[in-house]
Amino acid sequence: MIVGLVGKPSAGKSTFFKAATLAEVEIANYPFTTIEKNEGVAYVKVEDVAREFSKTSNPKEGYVLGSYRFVPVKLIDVAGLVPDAHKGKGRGNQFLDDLRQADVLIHIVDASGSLNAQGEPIGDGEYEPIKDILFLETELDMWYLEILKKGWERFARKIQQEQLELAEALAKQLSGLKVTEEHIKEAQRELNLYKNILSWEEKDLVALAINLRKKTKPILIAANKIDRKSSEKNIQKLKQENKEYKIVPCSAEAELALKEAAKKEIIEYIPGEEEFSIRKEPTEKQKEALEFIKKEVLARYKSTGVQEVLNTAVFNLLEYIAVFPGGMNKLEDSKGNVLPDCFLLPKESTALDFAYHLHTDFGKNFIKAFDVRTKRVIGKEHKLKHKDIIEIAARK
Ligand SMILES: Nc1nc2c(ncn2[C@@H]2O[C@H](COP(=O)(O)OP(=O)(O)OP(=O)(O)O)[C@@H](O)[C@H]2O)c(=O)[nH]1
Ligand SMILES: [Mg+2]
Repeated sequence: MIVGLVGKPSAGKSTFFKAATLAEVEIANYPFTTIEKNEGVAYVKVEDVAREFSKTSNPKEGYVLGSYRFVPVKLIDVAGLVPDAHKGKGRGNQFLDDLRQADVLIHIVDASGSLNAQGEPIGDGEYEPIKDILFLETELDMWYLEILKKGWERFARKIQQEQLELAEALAKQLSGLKVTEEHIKEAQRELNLYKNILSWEEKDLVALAINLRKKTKPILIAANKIDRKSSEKNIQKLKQENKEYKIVPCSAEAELALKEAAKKEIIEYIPGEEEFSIRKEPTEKQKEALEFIKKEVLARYKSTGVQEVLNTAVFNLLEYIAVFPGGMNKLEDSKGNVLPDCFLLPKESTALDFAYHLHTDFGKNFIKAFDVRTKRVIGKEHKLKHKDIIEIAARK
């Protein structure tokens, strides 16, 4: 699972990245602080299902905190995107190629409205965040369009001459963007795009680019900087004006402060929670910062929102599910680790998909599977649910 961060300069992408991964990255209040991409590991949060069996899991990857299990996902932070990036403004849109393999994008928006479209500081609330949502979507679509148009005429002639199947050939061409044959067939149905490929016009390519971008790079809006007063009104407005997107308020800066305080053992904090507790006496300055976060962020929004942004992107927008391999007789592996693995799978994944995910041999030699909770036998085609614990029985 790969999650990409996008947004205009200074919206807080690198701050969000650092809060989620605790990697050392550059953060500053001038545009284009980030030039080279940052890659790191962030986590989505699920209940620790081992607790149902009065145990605590021992993840091979990720970690357990309290009654939660944090499951790794890859996070990528890139340079800021500005209007007309596809025409070369700002740092252009070439760097978006770093996000080709992303499954979902989080658009970090400055909800406080204190940056212009180029990411330069202006007065609080002077900019309408809705404008960012619109321009950013256009830039992503243009990115797809440019990739699609590159060598199009030659491609179209080849399809025609060699009588190739369009969906198959195009999917091969766009597989770097995670476009599949099924996506293209669906797009053709939705756009009624079945005419001879040599007669496709610009508008057909535009429609196809937009359609495929939406399918393969869905966007979640992270309305960042909720610690600033002007954000509240803007977020209400955003939600009213925009029914198409899921919008999750957050404060990357508050989350970063809490994570760092927890790392220094000043506080005890479980990401995504409404509260933290003091472990050792903070300095006056730390105390002030913590109180500010408590009052202005946690009390108002019930969390800093960063964890919720990640969880919403993976579990609500993409509708992925977390599935645990486990035995009917015991949850431990041969080394005694409780539920060491957890896999994130696309929605509608079946028991057979899961078997293949574990090992090709399990898939090939699949006999049946068991739902470890209910102790029931399940078949190949059985669709798995979020948090299922499954044992696969396969021929040796
Ligand atoms: N108040 C507030 N400030 C924030 C928040 N998140 C980021 N900032 C500030 O916004 C400024 C820009 O943050 P960055 O994380 O560097 O922004 P970016 O989107 O990575 O910017 P570029 O790399 O230039 O594209 C810094 O001064 C951050 O401290 C937040 O949640 N609240
Ligand atoms: Mg940055």
